[in-house]
Amino acid sequence: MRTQVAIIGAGPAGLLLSHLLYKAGIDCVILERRDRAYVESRIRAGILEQITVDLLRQVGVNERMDREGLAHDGFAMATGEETIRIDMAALTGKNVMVYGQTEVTRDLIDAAIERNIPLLFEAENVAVHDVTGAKPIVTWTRNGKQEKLEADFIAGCDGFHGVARASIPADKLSLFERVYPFGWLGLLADVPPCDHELIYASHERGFALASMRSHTRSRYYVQVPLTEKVEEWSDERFWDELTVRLGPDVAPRITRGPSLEKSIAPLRSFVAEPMRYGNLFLAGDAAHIVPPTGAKGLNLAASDVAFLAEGLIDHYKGSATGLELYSTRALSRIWKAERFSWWFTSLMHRFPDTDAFGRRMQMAELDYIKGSETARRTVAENYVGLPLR
Ligand code: FAS
Ligand code: PHB
Repeated sequence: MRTQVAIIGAGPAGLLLSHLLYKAGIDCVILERRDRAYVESRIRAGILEQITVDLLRQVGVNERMDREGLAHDGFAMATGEETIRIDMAALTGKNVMVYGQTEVTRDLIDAAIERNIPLLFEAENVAVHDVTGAKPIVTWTRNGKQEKLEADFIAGCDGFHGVARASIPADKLSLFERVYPFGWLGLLADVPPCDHELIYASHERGFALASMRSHTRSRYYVQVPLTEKVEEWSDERFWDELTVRLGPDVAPRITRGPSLEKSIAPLRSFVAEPMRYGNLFLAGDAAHIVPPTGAKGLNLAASDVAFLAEGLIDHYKGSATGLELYSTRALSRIWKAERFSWWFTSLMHRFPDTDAFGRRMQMAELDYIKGSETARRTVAENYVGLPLR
């Protein structure tokens, strides 16, 4: 087999890239380790920046998002004493779309199948070869049979634990990482949200987030120590803790119900530079991770592949510039999103080593944001997503 671009991974990065290439008439093949049901069942992100919404409209995979997605003009930051509303629409002229990553993935897979984009699930033992040569190769096994694909380029869209980044010699990469001393325990339930917008809460007992997937399905998170096990958290214990952390004003509006999903995700900031090695390009979580506080993970994956698709289209039109600049362009936006995600996480969470002075600094910053339109505009323009350039 041969193609122009071999894509490893059928998450948002790999799938969106395949549609951007399809629209440009560039052949690609997607190799996905898991089966379709597993990929479509993952519960992850919930917020789409305007850039991501625009990309999905650009590739014509937006019909259900535009019908079922919820446009949000603002969100709240609750401090226990007061609530600060960040009016994104008034402060930036932009908003965000509440539409789960699960739904985005399903829509992109449905469209890929409809468009006959080669999407191979259950591709095991994927490996890359000769990535610094003119004809890189991807091999894998499927139903016990060894398969091989020649390509001009390989896009490593296989997430943080994928094979692409691991295939780059260690001395060719610079890694930057911060691991946070806590995780997020998330719960999904078919109950109406407690508010019409998201609420990020900074409470003495820890962070909490009230989010949603629709008017009838809620997504909640509470910060937990890394030692916690999800089995130790009954639904009742979760609802009790969430109620305390969201505070007395919100508590009466919380509707409880049985969890559809409950899991603990660790938090880390991570970047691998550069995002290119020969004809292998990294995009999405394969190259970077952000703590979900800023709702940036999925959206960075989208902007990465927008830059990568632009470079690949340029290449097939005869110009190498886009691919040469890919890593620099993507990293410029990535590092600004890393900063915002790290800042928002540092502000809203309780760290084990935060002393009394550190807690006063958090409270003073929240008080400053409450009183300064300039500070609220800074929060808003980062949350809605900084421009691609
Ligand atoms: P993904 O990890 O989504 O996709 C990679 C794909 O590659 C997967 O389908 C995987 O099966 C496949 N793969 C891996 N190794 C392979 C191999 N060797 N061969 C073939 N295929 C392989 N972001 C937010 O903005 N908000 C959130 O609330 C949020 N919550 C999250 C919760 C969890 C538990 C996790 C893990 C992430 C969360 N994220 C969140 C971040 C998440 O949304 C990612 O940013 C997003 O999935 C990135 O998309 P991809 O880069 O496509 O990577
Ligand atoms: C979610 O709805 O899953 C979500 C929303 C905002 C975040 C993180 C997660 O910052």
